[in-house]
Amino acid sequence: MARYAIGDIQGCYKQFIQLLNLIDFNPGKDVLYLVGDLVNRGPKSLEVIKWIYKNQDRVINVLGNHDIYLLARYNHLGKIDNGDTLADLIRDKNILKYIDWLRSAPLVFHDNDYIMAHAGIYPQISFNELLQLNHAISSHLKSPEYPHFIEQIFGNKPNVWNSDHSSLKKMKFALNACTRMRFLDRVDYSLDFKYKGELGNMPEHLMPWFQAPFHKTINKKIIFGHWAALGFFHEQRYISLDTGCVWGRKLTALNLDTFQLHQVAYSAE
Ligand SMILES: [Mn+2]
Repeated sequence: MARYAIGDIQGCYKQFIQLLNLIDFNPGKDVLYLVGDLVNRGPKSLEVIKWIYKNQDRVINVLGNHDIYLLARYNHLGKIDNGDTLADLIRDKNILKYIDWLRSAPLVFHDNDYIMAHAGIYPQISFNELLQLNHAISSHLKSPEYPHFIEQIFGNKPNVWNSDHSSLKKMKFALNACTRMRFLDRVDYSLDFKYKGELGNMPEHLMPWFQAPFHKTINKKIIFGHWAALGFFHEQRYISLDTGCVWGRKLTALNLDTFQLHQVAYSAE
């Protein structure tokens, strides 16, 4: 058995299949850890979801911002992004099956060695509290009233963490931290949604989330994606996997036991 963590696929079906061939994926034995953003922007979201749905017993996935966008878009909620590439997926006869499967995924997954969340783990929340919020959000997403919940939880505020916030505010913060976070303010560790560029050019008042001091209860290696400008990184505390396939760069898999790196380059259809 091998475990592979794979970065943001975003509808890049061709590269995803090439990557599975490259790692010689064995569906009887191997497990894929998918960091989320399975769909959107790329050309073949429907094919990606079909494959993953069919192989769901071999897949662990957490929700990314584009996956949440699909849930919203399907329910006609929020702003429509004219650049989205979800039309054929939403029209597919099995879309309800795919949506129901997707909304059963958590924001945070953890096992003995790793914690995985799409954008990362907010360093200042105790791991227990984060897991409680993850559980609460998951329960809402699994309930029949989930469209109403999505409507309530969208938005950039609060961007400052406070454990005395109401439960809804804490869920909003956790959703944004797990699916959209990149930089934090150096002083109050609030989430910054404006700057999305490279580390080298970041404004002075910001820092990447993984350089902030971690709560002592966060003590496993963190697997995340979302941040194409960051690219692949593997350090003691974290593994960064979004290598911007959908932007014409690469799709990345890392063997979680040997740490062997596997990548395929984007090429047009
Ligand atoms: Mn993302």
